[in-house]
Amino acid sequence: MELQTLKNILGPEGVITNKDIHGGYTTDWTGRYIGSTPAVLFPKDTAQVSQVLQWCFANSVAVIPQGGNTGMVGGATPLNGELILSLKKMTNIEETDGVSGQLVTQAGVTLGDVQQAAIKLGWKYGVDLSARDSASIGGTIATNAGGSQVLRYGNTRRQVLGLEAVTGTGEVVGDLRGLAKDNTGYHLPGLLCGSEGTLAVVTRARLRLVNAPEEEISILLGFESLQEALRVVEVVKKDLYDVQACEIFFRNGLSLVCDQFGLTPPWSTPSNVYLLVDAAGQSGLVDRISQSPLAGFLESSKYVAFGSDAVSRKRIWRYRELHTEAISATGVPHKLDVTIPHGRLADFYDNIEAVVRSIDNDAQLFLFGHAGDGNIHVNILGPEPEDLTVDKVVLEFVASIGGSISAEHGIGRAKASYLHFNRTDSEIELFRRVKVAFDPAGILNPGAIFNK
Ligand code: 2HG
Ligand code: ZN
Repeated sequence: MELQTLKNILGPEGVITNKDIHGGYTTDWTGRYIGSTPAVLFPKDTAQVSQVLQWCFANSVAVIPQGGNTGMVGGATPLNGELILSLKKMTNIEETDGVSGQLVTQAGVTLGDVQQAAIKLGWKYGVDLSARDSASIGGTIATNAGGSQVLRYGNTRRQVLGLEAVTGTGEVVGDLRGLAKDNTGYHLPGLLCGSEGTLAVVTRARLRLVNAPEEEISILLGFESLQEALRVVEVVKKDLYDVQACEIFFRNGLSLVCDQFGLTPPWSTPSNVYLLVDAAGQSGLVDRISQSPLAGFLESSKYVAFGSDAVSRKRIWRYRELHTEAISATGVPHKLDVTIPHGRLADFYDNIEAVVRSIDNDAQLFLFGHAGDGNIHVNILGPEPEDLTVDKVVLEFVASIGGSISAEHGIGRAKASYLHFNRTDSEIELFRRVKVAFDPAGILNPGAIFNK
């Protein structure tokens, strides 16, 4: 491929080729999707992104937009030798406003850096997930990332007040004014959040911040049965106003985490089910928790651990956050990120094992996730990575009980064949027409969301 024009646009340091390209760009985080590319491009600003995409449009050259490459559905993997457009060098936080609680950032800034900038301003950014130090803010916008605090602050779409993006013809669209009220036609941020780089490349965003908590407490609870745990989830959601996360994991996942990372389990007798409840708010948090209906459970249970400072909270959170790494250190997992409708979680848990066993009797099944949102991460080890039979039956089952086949990770390439489990033919056709409007030559992330 003739790359000279791109080198002229980006400068020699803005294009890397062949021997400098490593798997961090061409393989997805799970290790399941391995691609290749002639070059990784590093624009420094929106104008360069626009020039690159004008060239790609004129020459019908496909590009895969990429942030931190921490996605889990092959959404940023060049499976057909596409160019990679990395936003990694667009790392300026351009404006911070401590009065209105907003900031404007380039897309390549990590989520962790946005969180820190918000804290410095006396505010907080309401999205958190374990890949915070590598995931880029642009990637979290492109995938409408969820994470652990959705039940309190909503997903990424709710934090984006304005954005700027470059379409598949190189046109720059959007605005960064961040007006609280603006009903002037279609809502571009809403549409582009979650579009997975198939409509436009997000270059900058204005984000809303939320009030910084004065106190934060993490509480780990252990249960014998799922039913008991789900009762606590209901109480927490309804009556604990300070709740910011309500996470679930199980005995086999915790045991793998402790083995892989040499952690001491929270208590000597393992529980079957664990809930991690995180609360944050103004001072007096302990009093408010002890007056909430959760207090009864905390007093009666032998299996409770509290963390009220950064170190002890982190210790508790590691049990949950290290699940992904512990599983990946054991094998290449089949990852199915699903939402179960309200009231059907018990039903789901009762049947999921049999669904998986119907395909592979020896498979290892790990379940964990965001219980407060009904979002469960189904991780399966055993079936060959390229054999998708187990993926299909699990997603079919989820769709059959009214759930979503992608709660927060997106469709990417991993779930493109199953989009119709949740979307009608006419919806998919409409999606395709929207794509053509933004990307008439089909050069932006081809193969993601839609089967070609
Ligand atoms: C999490 O909640 C992430 O930890 C990753 O969404 C989930 O590894 C997974 O399946
Ligand atoms: Zn998650």
